[in-house]
Amino acid sequence: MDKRPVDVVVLSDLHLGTYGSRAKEITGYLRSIAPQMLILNGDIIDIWQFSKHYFPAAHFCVIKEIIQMMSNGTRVIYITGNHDETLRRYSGIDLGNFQLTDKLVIEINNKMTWIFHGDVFDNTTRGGAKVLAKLGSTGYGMLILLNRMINSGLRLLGYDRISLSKKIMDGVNKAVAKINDLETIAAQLAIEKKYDYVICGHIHQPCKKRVSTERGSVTYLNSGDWIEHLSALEYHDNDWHVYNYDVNMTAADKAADNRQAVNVVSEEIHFYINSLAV
Ligand SMILES: [Mn+2]
Repeated sequence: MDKRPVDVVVLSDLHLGTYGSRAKEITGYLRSIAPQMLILNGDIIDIWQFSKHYFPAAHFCVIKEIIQMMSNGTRVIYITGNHDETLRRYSGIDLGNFQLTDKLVIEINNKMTWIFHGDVFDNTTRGGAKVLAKLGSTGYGMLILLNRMINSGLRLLGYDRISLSKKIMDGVNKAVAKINDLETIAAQLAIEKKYDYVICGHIHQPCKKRVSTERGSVTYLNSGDWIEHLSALEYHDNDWHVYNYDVNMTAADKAADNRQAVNVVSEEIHFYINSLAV
């Protein structure tokens, strides 16, 4: 498969290490692109609800793919989020192609983009982020699991799938007058700081919109998440774009992954040892 050249890719909220994380789809996406820079904008590995007994091979595959990209020359910048805030004490790490930081400003074609996860405003935000925080990561994981069970039941009965978490989030967002204060606060601050773009994650709502106040305007973007939306932000052709992963690619990817499993049989090892001896 030819890899799509992209200048910069921003991914966030993969929540690796949790049941809801769509690791196979993430790997499928990573394999389809060849970015110069990959920005991981927080909540990548979910250390909050990390279980010592749950980190499937598919989740390791995502990490392997990222390391592969690094060795192929892609610069990887990991911005910490609240679910991986334990990494914040290591912020500033700068190892070859890999950097760890809490926030980032990049300049592309004389345009400044300000990137951070977004949890920094949690005590001042309402709506989605707050609900997620209240529900707790474990609660959210359970909700996703419950949702999957309901959906497999619905599929058997021939109905369309539903999204419980989306419903809950939408309901809450309708209830509060302001939809996602994070968007407003981030945009206002970015206007003050005279940035052209501001990018957040955290609230699991992929977005690109122009925000204007009397003091100026900015483009607010959100990379969404890889639990519900399977979305990313891509910079190409001199602008940022929201990318929505096509699940049909997963089918193709699955087909490619249907290779015969290699069974290491002891006789073969014995054979190799013998042939070495010769
Ligand atoms: Mn977060």
